[in-house]
Amino acid sequence: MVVRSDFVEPILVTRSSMPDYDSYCKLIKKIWDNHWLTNNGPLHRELETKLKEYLNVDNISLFTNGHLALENALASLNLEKGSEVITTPFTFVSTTHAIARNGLVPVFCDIDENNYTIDVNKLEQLITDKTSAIVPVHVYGNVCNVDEIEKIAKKHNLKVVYDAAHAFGVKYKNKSISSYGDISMFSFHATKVFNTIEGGALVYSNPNLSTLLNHLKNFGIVDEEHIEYIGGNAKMNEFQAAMGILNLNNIDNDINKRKSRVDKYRDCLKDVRGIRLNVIQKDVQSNYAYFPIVVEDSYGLSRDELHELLKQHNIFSRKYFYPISNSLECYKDCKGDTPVADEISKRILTLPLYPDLKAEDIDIICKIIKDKK
Ligand code: T4K
Repeated sequence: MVVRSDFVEPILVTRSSMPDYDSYCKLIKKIWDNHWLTNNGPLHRELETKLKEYLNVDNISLFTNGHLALENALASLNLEKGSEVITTPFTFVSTTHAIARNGLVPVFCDIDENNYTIDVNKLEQLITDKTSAIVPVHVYGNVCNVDEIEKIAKKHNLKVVYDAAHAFGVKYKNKSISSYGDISMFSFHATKVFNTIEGGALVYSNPNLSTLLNHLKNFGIVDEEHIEYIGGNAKMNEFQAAMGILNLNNIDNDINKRKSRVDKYRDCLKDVRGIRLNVIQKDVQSNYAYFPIVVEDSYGLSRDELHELLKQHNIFSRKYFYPISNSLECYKDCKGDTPVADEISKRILTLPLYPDLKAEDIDIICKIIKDKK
């Protein structure tokens, strides 16, 4: 039996990427020199420009976190209060909260059993004359069926806002995943492939949204004497931007390292009966954000038992995403049956994955999964 000593450091589900300490100190020295800490400062502007180049997109706005970015994305589209927004429950609860906190009504669509994103075959039947938008989620960086979603949205004149929190750096048919839909939201939280400590961004096709989004994230202030919108405060500060500028220098290297970890996991677990691995999608360049497995009955242990077993070895996998949004008390009255999402949420486990995860630790994790002890 493999036992990891209680004295070694725990292996957590992820570990933030951080730049070299001295480079960060050198960069934030600029903040001490100019006393400009937030409100669209020079580092914020520099990061915005660099992200546009990296993603090859025309329009981007930075936010203090991904959740407020998503809330503001929905606010900027001026959707009718009380209208319905179709989304999936198999996500971090932020997605659903962003809809509800805009005075919109979430309607839950089931997910595809292979890639866990919105099931486009069940989407159209949920559209009513009250529907104003669709908020699909590129969960784990898996790409939604963007082509079909676009067709359905066009046919019914609906807005599409992608929760792309997990999908930074993902490409579909050689284009940034944020090129699809009206707006896409990336999270730059500490746990994400690319982080600015806390942070997020919106990428959008309509350049006219820039000014509105910049006002919405700054109390609706247009200029010193004009406040035109009921905005909040969702601005990214200079320390966050500095972290982003430096992490961006290393992003391709980080994604490559993630890929090699994922390849190793896949190789070790490919023949384990009852452990289903994440799908490899056609035309998709992945960012290898998460390593989810589905624990089927034939494995012999339940998902919860495997989660516990790993914990006993000081390895902390996570049940992303359980519980799902429509099982929560606050959303119990929302419409939509989601049997596939219910089932997957009870079987899903995300294993530790980050660029510096050691090969020998992956061996140990996989051996525990294979030996079931
Ligand atoms: N939409 C989706 C689909 C999302 O997944 C998220 C966020 C959002 C929207 C909203 O975006 P943000 O507003 O967060 O930008 C974490 C993250 O806090 C959250 O950002 C993320 N999704 C969610 C899936 O995971 P927790 O409660 O699981 O985090 P926590 O504190 O348990 O951390 C998980 C592990 O990460 C730790 O065991 C170790 C590691 N870690 C954590 C932190 C905070 C680090 O290595 N460094 C750190 O600083 O929610």
